[in-house]
Amino acid sequence: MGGSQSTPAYVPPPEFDRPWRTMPWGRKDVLEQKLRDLSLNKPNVRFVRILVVGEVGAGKSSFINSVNNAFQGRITSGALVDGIGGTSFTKIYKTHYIEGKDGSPLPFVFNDIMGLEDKESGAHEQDVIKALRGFLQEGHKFNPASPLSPNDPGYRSNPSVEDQTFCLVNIIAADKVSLMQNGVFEKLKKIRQEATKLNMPQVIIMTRPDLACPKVKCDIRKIYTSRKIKEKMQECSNLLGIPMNHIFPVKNYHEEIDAVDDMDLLIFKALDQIVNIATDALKETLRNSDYQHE
Ligand SMILES: Nc1nc2c(ncn2[C@@H]2O[C@H](COP(=O)(O)OP(=O)(O)OP(=O)(O)O)[C@@H](O)[C@H]2O)c(=O)[nH]1
Ligand SMILES: [Mg+2]
Repeated sequence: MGGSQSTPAYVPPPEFDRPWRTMPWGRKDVLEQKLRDLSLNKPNVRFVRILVVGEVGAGKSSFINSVNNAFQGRITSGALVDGIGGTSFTKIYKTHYIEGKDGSPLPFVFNDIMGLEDKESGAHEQDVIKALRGFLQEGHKFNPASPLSPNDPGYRSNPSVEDQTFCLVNIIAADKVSLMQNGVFEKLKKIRQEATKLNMPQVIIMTRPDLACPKVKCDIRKIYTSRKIKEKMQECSNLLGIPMNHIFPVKNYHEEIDAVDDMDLLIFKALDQIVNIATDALKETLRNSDYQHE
């Protein structure tokens, strides 16, 4: 007796024998083309708007860049990304367009916002709620201390359909989901409740899967055989009350210097779902407004 007790080494849970969600690995072109061919077919609406929200450092800006990288086949940096961490790096409300092959923008756009933080820091949840309804002007600078009011210059009082959000994308980092502070969770919940009132579809993009599971770090194709990733997705689902079929793990571009087909495939798969439900919501809104004008 008397030997020193060492901490047992971390043993990752065993993988599933088969992927629990199928992915057409090696065939990203089909999904890419489908997304490139999307047309809204609405004369007065050029774009369907997608809003990304989440905790500071969750990977919101990286996700927007990753989507753009996947379409451009190279590394882009339209949404600046933090290399240090701490308080929110993104401070301005900005629309990100994705250029199609002929140089014109694709019919879906992303809005990046300042990250949410505990207590009085980070984006004010009332400002995010205003963004859902299109009340934030392009270039609005977030002020954590006081939300925008209708008399402020950054307030848009008459938003068009294009200014409104049609899909709320919650970005959650797989390696940080268990550490989310209560204040951030409460803000996310309020934003989600408001989106639900507006009949707005909601999904979760779970970023940084490589930091939650070493097997996925080595091989991204293990994403749907990794038990750890499924556990983390379930955690996200329980936290926000969003069903598993609206949760997509995505590895963002962060250290790569070239495009990677398997990363792009996960991005396109998530985006296909986002764009489908966003365009459905847009059409529903247009139908209701036609009905009201009849
Ligand atoms: N390993 C890894 N790192 C990632 C991934 N996604 C984002 N990151 C890193 O996470 C950090 C935060 O990413 P950002 O995109 O700046 O996060 P954000 O949500 O926009 O943050 P704020 O604007 O500060 O609220 C950066 O250092 C990224 O490189 C990922 O999938 N894997
Ligand atoms: Mg950012």
